[in-house]
Amino acid sequence: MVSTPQKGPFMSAKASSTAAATPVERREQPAVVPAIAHASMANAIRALAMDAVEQAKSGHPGMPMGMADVATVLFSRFLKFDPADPAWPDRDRFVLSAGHGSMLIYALLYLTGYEAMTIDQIKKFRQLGSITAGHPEFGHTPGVETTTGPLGQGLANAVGMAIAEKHLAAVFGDTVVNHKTYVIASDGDLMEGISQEAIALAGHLGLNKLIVLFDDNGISIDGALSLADSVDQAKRFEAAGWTASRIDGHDPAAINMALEKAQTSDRPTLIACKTKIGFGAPTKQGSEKSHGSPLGADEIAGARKTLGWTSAPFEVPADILKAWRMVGARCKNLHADWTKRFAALDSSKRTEFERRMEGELPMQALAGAVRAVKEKLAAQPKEIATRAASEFALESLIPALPEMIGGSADLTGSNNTRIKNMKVIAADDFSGRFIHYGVREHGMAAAMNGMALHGGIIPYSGTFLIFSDYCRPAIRLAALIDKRVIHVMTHDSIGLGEDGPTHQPVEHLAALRAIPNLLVFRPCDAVETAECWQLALEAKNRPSILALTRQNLPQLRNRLDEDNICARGAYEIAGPDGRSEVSIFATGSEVSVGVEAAKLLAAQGVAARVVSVPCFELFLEQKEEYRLAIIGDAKVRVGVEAAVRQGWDAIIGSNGIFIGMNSFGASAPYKELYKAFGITAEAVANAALAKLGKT
Ligand SMILES: Cc1ncc(C[n+]2csc(CCOP(=O)(O)OP(=O)(O)O)c2C)c(N)n1
Repeated sequence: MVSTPQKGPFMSAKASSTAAATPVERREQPAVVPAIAHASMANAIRALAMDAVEQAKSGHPGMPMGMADVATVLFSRFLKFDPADPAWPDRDRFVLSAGHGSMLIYALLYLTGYEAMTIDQIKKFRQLGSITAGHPEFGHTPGVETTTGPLGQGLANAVGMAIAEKHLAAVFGDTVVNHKTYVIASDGDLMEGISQEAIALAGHLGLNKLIVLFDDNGISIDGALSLADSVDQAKRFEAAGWTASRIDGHDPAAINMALEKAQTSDRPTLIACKTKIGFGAPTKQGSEKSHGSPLGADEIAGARKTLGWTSAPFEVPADILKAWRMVGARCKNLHADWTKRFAALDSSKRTEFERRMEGELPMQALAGAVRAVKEKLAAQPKEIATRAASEFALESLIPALPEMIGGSADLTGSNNTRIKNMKVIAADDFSGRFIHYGVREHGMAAAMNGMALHGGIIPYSGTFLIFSDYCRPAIRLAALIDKRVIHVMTHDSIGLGEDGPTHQPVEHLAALRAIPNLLVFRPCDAVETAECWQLALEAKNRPSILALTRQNLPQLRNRLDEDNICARGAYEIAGPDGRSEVSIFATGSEVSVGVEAAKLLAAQGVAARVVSVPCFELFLEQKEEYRLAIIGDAKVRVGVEAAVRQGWDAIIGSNGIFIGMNSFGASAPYKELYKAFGITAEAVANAALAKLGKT
């Protein structure tokens, strides 16, 4: 269908004539012009936002009131969505990056008829057990695409969603994958550094189906934006390869025109919408006073008067609600057409698409790939770095799992995340499987979350473990929203050597282990690396870190184990037949240190066992019986890890010995560093002997 903007109740004569002069093709979206005036529909959002925040005595009314016009035009004319099926794979994605304005999306979900979003939920805004949390959370509220509270994240998530759309369209065809990603972003989103990484990547990749509506209200918490910022955002986005325009964000015709133009852009689009925060509030409009606190009874009464809204709190007049529900039903036909097109797909393609969108793994292929790696390693053990072991595993995994999309933040050769012949994703061809993210760790991690949220993709990436600090906010969110993203983080200790203490992680393993729902793997050899990859891939609802070495490690597991021995998080990798006086627990590169220490102890007549702990989290989740058996009853427990002690007491107890780091590292060849910092087999053995009183 070809349509031009229609003259409807919300269009001014001036705007409609401009629209008619520049007709824009719009094939997908039926032009539904509600019989109710635009202003009334937008005011319904404003009223719900004011009332809910007032009732909760907490929240942010200003942004929803300011962006109500923009949101009304977007939802009623452009956004492809179906409240009856919030998971429709080909829906447009809508990301409220300025998540503090959560009442905007909650109001929209209620008004357009998402079943779960009742008026009672709106009344329970920000209360325990409601689906109307302070910030919109993925997995908490049907219809919410992502968690966006920390400013800038949503925008960067949206970049990942737009990449996912392009890749899946290249793989499955645009008859079934053809949607846009819309974002509402605020001054705060655009001031955050992550926004630069995100917009640069989007511009570079030419993500033309990404459309950002910038709430250009010139206000943040401290007051006027001019206190802290004077960036020309339109120019900034243009410099990054976007198309940008400035409009009056309270003029529905202008909003309509700008969105219309964005539909056929060959670049990502920024629409800077000049708005008044708290629109309609008599004394607080245009002021930071409406940003983040209830307006108060008098101000709300004044706003109702200004807006001409006479309904009681939480009441939306039937005709206005009906018009909004029509908006909610607008894409039913599009959805039905899509269902038909999908049903007409070749059945194997359809099954594969469903499998990938549901995040189900090809279990047989995965098991086969891991087994192939383990068979090769049993036949011909490898003394290699675990980063190289990871590449070795990827050589089998990537052909077996087409949903894996790799990448690196400009450390591809060091992270070993790109196997031979792996095609790169580029602006003119999205069928590849590898992304050069550039030196943008934070943007990378957030884009990966967006890909995982979109569905159909398991993103994995690479950087140095030290730079997990640069990804941490996004890793935390992946954990919070139960998303499977896999970070390969190499150069995981002083073992990286000469690059020195700026690059040597010391506290990072502990800091990452502190994030709930995150799996931190630190495999000790090539076999464990393959097993940890398998576990990370199988963890459907959790992100994972694979902490890998730069330096070579001996292969400690030389026989072929059918089972994934790492699955229980810790296991005895070496030990005498009988009782042990000493238990040595270690991870990654320090497991072989522990094994050597056990040999030294044996030579002194002291029986010692060695436990490899590739994943604390999985171990601590095991049944008590298993945990106690693995921890054992040896008199002396020693933990060995080239990192800080924090977290280790759960395994070695507060009276256990810890051999690790309690300072930053240094710059030198790694073997010298291990000696200098006392992380050696001799040090482990001597400490154990001393504790046994045998020195
Ligand atoms: C990373 C991050 N830092 C700080 C905050 C706290 N915060 C919430 S909104 C906001 C700024 C508000 O300004 P703006 O983004 O322009 O939103 P508006 O006032 O227009 O609603 C801040 C600092 C946050 N949510 N995320």
